[in-house]
Amino acid sequence: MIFVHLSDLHLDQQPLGSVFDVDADLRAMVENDISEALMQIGRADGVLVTGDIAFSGHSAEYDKAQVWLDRLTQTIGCDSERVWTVPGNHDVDRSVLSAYPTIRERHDRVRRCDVAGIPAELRVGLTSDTPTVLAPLENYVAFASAYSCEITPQQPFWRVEMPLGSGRALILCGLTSPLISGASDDNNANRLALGKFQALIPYRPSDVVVTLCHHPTDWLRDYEEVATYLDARARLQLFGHKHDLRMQRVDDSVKVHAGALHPERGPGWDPHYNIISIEPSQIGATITIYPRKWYRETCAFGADYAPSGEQWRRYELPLAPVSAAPALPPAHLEAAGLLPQDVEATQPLVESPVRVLANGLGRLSYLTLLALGSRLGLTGADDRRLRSVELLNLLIRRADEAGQLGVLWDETSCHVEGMALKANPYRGGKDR
Ligand SMILES: [Mn+2]
Repeated sequence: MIFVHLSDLHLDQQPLGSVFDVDADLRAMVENDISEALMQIGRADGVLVTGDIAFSGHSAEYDKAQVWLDRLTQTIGCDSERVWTVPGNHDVDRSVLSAYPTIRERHDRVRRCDVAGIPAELRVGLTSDTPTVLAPLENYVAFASAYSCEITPQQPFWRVEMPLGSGRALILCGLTSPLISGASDDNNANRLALGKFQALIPYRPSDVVVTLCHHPTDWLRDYEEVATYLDARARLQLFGHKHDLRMQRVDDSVKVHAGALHPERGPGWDPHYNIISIEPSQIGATITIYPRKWYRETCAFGADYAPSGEQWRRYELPLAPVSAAPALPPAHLEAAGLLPQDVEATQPLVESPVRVLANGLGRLSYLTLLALGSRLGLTGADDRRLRSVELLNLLIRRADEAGQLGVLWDETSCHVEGMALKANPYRGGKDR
C-alpha cells in the first residue's frame, strides 16, 4: 500500500483562492510533485496526516483543509474519505482554554502528578470534567469525524485495520498527543502526556502496525512507558511537530520524524512531505520512504536524496509468520514484561462502507443533517441539542438499526458529488 504522509499543514483562515494565501503555490506544487512521483512509485491508497492541520484550531481552517484534501485525494486517484489524521498543538483552540479555567487546572494536575498517576488524571479530565479536556479540540474532532478518525472522551484515539496482502493486515493507530496542550508546552518542564491507555496497541506480531502521533515521545512526560510500547508493537512510527525530517530504525521499528509541509517562515524554512510504501515481503514487510523536499532555487518539490544517492530509504522488517495459531511473543517483549495477555485494548475496526457514508454526512450542514434525520424518521425534536458529530453518529446508528443504511446513503449522495458516482453498497440486499 502507498500513502502520502503530510505533517504540520498549519492552514490559516485565508480562504483557498485568496491572493494573500502565501502557501497556495506550495500546495499546488505538492499536488504536482505527488502526481509525478506516483507515476514511478505506484497508485496511492490514501493520505496520512500527523497533526497541526490548522493554525489555531478554528473551523474556517478545517473547511479549507477539507477542500484541499479533497483536491489532493482526487489528484492521487483515491476516494476522498481515505485520509487518516491525528491532532497537533495547533489544532487546539486556545480561546476555549482561556474561557475555561477548569480545563487549565486539569492540565496542571496532569503536568504535576506522579507519572504513574497520569492515566487516572487524564481519565477524570476526559470523562468527569465539564467541559472535558477534548473541548479545545472540538473543531478538529468535527473535521476528523468526516474521515472516521473521531476521538471521544471514552476513546481518545482510533484504530483501523485493512488488508495488506499475503495474509497480513495493516493496522493504523491514531494517537492524541495534545490532550493537555496549551500556551506553555515545551519538551522540558512543561511536557505533554499521552496516557498509557493510548499506547496499549494490539499485539499483532504478523501484521504491520503503524502509529501516527503528532508529538515525538521526548515531548511526553510518560515517554518511558509510551515509547517502550511503541517500539515493541509498532513497525512504523510517524511523528510530526519538529519540522525536521529524521528517519531511524530501532530494533524492528522505524521512526519517522516528519518535516513540515508549511513550516513557519523564517531561517531554515524547509517544507517537506513523504510518500510511504508498505508491502509484504518474504521475511515480513518492506517499508520504503520517499522523502520529498522543497528546492528554493527551482521553487519546486523533488526527491530528498540519501547520501548514497537513492530517492528512498528502505527498511526490511521481519514479522511473525502468518498462521492460525497466535505466535509466541519475541524474547525482547517478554524481557520488557510486555506479554500479549497484558493487552485488552480495543481491537481495530476493519474498514467498511460506513466510512464513505460518514465522510458524505460530514460534508452536510447541521440543518441538512437535522432535516435528513427527521425526513427518514431517524431523529426527533430532542436530538436538536446534539453537536453535529453526535448527530452524524446517531443517524448512522439508527439507520443501521432500522435497516435504512441504503436509504441514508441515497439521500446523502444527493448532496455529495463524489458519493453519487459510487454504487450504493447497501442496495439490493440486507444492510451490512
Ligand atoms: Mn506542532
